[in-house]
Amino acid sequence: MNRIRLIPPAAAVTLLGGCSGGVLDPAGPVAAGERTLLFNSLGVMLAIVVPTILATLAFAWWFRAGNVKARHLPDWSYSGRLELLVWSVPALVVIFLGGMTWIASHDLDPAKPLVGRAAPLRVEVMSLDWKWLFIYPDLGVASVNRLVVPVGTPVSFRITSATVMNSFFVPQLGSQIYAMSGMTARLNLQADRPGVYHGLSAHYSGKGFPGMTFRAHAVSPQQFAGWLAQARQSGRALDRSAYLELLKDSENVPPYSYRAVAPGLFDAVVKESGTLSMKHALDGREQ
Ligand SMILES: [Cu+2]
Repeated sequence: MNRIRLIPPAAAVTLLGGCSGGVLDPAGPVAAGERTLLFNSLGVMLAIVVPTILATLAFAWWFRAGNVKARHLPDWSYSGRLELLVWSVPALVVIFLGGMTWIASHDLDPAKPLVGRAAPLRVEVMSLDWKWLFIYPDLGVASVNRLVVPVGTPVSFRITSATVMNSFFVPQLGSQIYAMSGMTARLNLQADRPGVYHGLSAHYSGKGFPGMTFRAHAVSPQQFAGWLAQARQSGRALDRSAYLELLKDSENVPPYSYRAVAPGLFDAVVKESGTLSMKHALDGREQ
């Protein structure tokens, strides 16, 4: 647990505040973009909803039985101008909303690499029963139920599941994306301010699901280097046998790290549709 001490106590206060935040308290460009789209869409929709409600009340009041000044038109049936108004305004709103969403969807495409000051950090994410495994392929370490990333650095995730379908989601960083067996999903996120963000599976995956949460620590590059150095010295290596150990069901797993990772583990798991064949791995018939 000493790795936790990387985060200074002063920062911890802000960090804990961050825990309560969700999608409305973005900590990175993707989440911020998503909140902007959410608010803009809300604004555009309110621009038609509010006047409609007000007009309804005004009409009901003006055409009340007691108002002799209101013109009574029992035979009225058609008005071209009115038709134009009631069809064109909603049509324009739908076109506008659609356009806004179209542009934002392409801007915030999960697979689109983020342009940052630093080169992207690659992280391989694997959902297991019932924990999250984060592999840092370029750094040679891995971590369970704790994601540590440097602030201001784009993070390029490859996501899969070694078991049933899950959904990788750190609300304050942005887009949730499915983790599926035999498939690789891509996601690019970045944290702009240091903090500890709540991460979860946004998709029910069995009895250990409630405990399948993790903390995403966004730390300074120095703290990241410190964490990395510590991770490289502690824990065991994530080789085949350690992986088979990890593959077993477990619930509410406290975070820990692996000092080394077998190269290509993520791809092997994807290729073997989620789970490395127990039998093959155990009797050594695997290549
Ligand atoms: Cu679903």
